[in-house]
Amino acid sequence: MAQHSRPHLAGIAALNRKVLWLSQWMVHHANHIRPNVDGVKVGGHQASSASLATILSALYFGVLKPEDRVAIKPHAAPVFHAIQYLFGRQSRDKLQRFRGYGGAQSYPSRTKDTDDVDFSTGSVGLGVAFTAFAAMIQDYVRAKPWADTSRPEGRMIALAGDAELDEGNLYECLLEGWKHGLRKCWWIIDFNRQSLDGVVREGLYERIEAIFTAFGWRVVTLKYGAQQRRAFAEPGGEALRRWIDQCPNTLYSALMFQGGAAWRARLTDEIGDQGAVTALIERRSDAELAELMANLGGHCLETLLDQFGTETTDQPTVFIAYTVKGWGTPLAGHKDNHAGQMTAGQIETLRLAHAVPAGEEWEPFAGLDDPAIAQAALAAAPFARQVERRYRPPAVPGIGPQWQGPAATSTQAAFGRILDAIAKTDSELARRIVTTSPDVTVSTNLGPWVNRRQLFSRTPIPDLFQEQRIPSAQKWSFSPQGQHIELGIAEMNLFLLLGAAGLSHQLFGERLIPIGTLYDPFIARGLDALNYACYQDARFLLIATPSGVSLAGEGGAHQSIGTPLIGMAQDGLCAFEPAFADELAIIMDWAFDYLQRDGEVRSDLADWPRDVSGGSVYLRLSTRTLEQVPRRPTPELAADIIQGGYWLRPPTARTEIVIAYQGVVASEAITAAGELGGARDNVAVLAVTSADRLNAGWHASQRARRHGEPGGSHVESLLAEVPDRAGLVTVIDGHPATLGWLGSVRGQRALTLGVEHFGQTGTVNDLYRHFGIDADSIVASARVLLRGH
Ligand SMILES: Cc1ncc(C[n+]2csc(CCOP(=O)(O)OP(=O)(O)O)c2C)c(N)n1
Ligand SMILES: [Mg+2]
Repeated sequence: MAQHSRPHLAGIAALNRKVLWLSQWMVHHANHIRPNVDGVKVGGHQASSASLATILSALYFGVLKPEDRVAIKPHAAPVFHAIQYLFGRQSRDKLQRFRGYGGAQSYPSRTKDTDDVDFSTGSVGLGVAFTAFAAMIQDYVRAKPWADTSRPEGRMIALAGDAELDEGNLYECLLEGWKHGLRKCWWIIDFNRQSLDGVVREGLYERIEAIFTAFGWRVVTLKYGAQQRRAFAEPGGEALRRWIDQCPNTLYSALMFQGGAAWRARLTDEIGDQGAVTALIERRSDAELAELMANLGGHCLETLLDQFGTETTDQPTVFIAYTVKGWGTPLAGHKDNHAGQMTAGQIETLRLAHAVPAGEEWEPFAGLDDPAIAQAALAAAPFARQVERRYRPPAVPGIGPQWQGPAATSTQAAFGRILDAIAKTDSELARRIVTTSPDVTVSTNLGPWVNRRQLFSRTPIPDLFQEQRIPSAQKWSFSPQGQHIELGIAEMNLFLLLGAAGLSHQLFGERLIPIGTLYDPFIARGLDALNYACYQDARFLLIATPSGVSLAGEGGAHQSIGTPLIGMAQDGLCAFEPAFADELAIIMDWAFDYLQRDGEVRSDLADWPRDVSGGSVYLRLSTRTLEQVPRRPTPELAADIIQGGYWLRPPTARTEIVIAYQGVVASEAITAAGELGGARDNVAVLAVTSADRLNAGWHASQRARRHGEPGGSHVESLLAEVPDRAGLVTVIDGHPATLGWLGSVRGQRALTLGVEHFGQTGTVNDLYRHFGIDADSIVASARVLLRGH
C-alpha cells in the first residue's frame, strides 16, 4: 500500500473536517438562519452529506485528476459545494444562498451551478449509470482517427448511495457495459445501510458483490478503517472483528446513534471475557470507543487514499465503502435521519467541537490547529491544477438539406435515405455523426447508414453472415472505426447514452452529432432519462418512429398519443413532426446546427425559445406513405418550416375555415380542404411542422409584450392573414391539445381533432374514422363552424 507523508495525510484530514463542518453549516444556515419568507421547507441532507464527506475529501484532495469526471450522490451536494469552496471555485455568497434563488443548487447541476459540476444528479440511479455511458463515449471518441488523443484519459466516477442500487436502470446499464467492454469506470457505494425510509435489508452486501462480479466488475470492499484494523491486531481484536461482521445493520446504526457508553455496554455484554477483549474495550474511553466503531473504511482517509490512490486497472470497479449516515454528527445512525436536521443546540455543540469561533462559521480554515498544512494539501491536490475541464470545440459545419426522393414516401423512409445520402459524403458531419438504437436499428430505417458506416466496438468483430456469403440486407461488422452503437432493448440506456454522447464536446473536447432512434410510444419508457439528458443540456437528435395510430396494424400497445405534448413540454428538446420528406431534410439540416449552438442564455430570458442557446431535437416520424408536394422549397419556405409552420394553401379575404394539421394527417387535411372549398376558395390549410416552436415563439412574444417590448411571433404573423370571422379546425394523429391552443392566438373559434384513447388494430382508414381524424370528420367539423356563422 502507498505511504502517505504524515503532513499530507494531516492536511487532507484537516480539509475533511472543514468539509464536514461547512456542509452541515450550509444546510443549517439555509433552514434555520436565513429568513424563511414563504414557510415552505428549504431542506437539505445533513446525514447523507456527513456519510460521504470523507470519501469525497479523499477523492478531491488526494486522488482525482482534472481529466476525471464525477457524478456526486445528489443529496451530498453540500459536501461537493464545500469542497469547491475550499478550492476557491465556489463563492461564499452562493453557499449562503444554498437552495435559494441564484444560490448553490440543491443537487449538483452542470447547467445551474457555477462550480465545475461534471454530471448533474438528482433522480437517483441515473447519474450513476451515466458515468458508464460517458466511459463508453470516451472510448468511442478516442478510437477515431480525428480525435485528439493527447489529452489524458479520465476515469468516470460515480458516488452512489446504497439505496440507489434499487433503481433498475443500473442493472440495464450493467448489462450494456458488459457487452461494450466497459472500462475506466468506478462506482463508489456509500454503504451506510440506510435509505430514505429506514435501514436496508440484511444480506445486501452479498447481493451486490454477486451481481457486480457476474457482470465482470471488480468488487473492492472498504469495510474497516485503519484504526479498526490496528485494534483487530491487538489481543482480543479478532473477537471484536467477528462481532462487527455479525452485527445486524439496524443494531450497528442504533449503537452508532447512542454513542460510546452504549457501545461499551453492548460489547462488554456480548464479547466481554474478563481477559483480552475486555482489556481492549477498557483501554478506551467512551469517546475513543465510539470513534473506533465509527472508523469504518469509508471514514478512514488513510484507507481510502491507499486504495483509490493505487488503482491501476482499467477494469470497471465497484468500491463498497462502509459508512455511517450522519457520521461525526449527533444524527449518526438514527434510522429517521435522512431529512433530519440538527437542532440549534446540536449545531452549536458541533461548532464547539470543531473549534470554529462564533461569527467565523463560513471561514474556510477557521478552527484548524494548523491551517498551513490544510492549505498545502489543497495546493498539492492534483485536481487543483488549473486546466480546462469543460471544452468548447468548434462546431461541425452542415452540408445542406439532402433530399431527392420518390414522389411518394413516408417520413421514416425519407429519414433512412437522408442519412444514407449523408453517409455517402466525405464530410466532417458524416464523420462526427454517431447513431444508436435500442434494438430497433433496422425497423427505424437506420440500416442503410449502418451498412455504410458500420458498428462500433473497441475490438473488431467480423460479420459472419457476410464472410459465409449468406445473403442479408444488413452487412454489419464491428470495429473501432464503426459509427453505430448498437444497444439492447432498454430505452433508459438509449437516453443515457445519447446524454453522454451529447456532452462529448464538453466532456472530452470532441464534437459528436448523436442520432438515436426508437419507436415513438417507447419514449415514455425512458422519459426520466430523456429529461435528465436535457437537464444536463446534452445535445442529440431523437428520431421517434413509427408514431400515432398511423402505424395501424401494430395496434394499441405501440400507438403513441401524448408524445407531441411531451415534445412541447420537455425543456431543452425542440419537437417537429414533418409531413413531407423535403421538410424533414430541411429540419435535419437545421437540427445539425441547432444541436451545436451554445450562445449565452440571456439573464433577461430573451432567448425563451432557445434559438441562441440551442438544444436537442425530437422528430416524430411515420411509416405511412404520402404523396409528396411537387416543389422546390424556397429559402422563405425553409425558414417557415423551421419556425414551425407555413401556408400550404394560403388564406384570402374569402377564407372562412382554416384547417391546421401537424404531421401525417396532411393528406386528410388536403382532401377535406378540396371537398369543402371547391371553387369557393374559402378554405386555407396551415401546415404545422412544429407546434412546439410555434407555441414557444408565441409565449416568447407574450413575455416580450409584458416587458414593454414589441413582441411578434411566427404564428401571430401567419394567422394575421386570416379574416377574423374564420374558424379553425385542427387535426393531428396525437393528442388534440397539441394544436388546440391555436384558437387562442387571435381568439378564433376552433374545433380540435386528435386521438384521446388507446387504439386498436385496423387499417389507417379504419382508425382515422374511429378517432375522427379522417377527411370526413374534418369536413364535418368545418361545417359545424360554418353553420355557426
Ligand atoms: C428517482 C428518485 N426517487 C426518489 C428520490 C428521493 N430520494 C432521495 S434520496 C433517497 C434515498 C437515499 O438513500 P441512499 O441512496 O442510500 O443515500 P443515503 O442518503 O443513505 O446516503 C430517495 C428515495 C430521488 N431523489 N430520486
Ligand atoms: Mg444509504
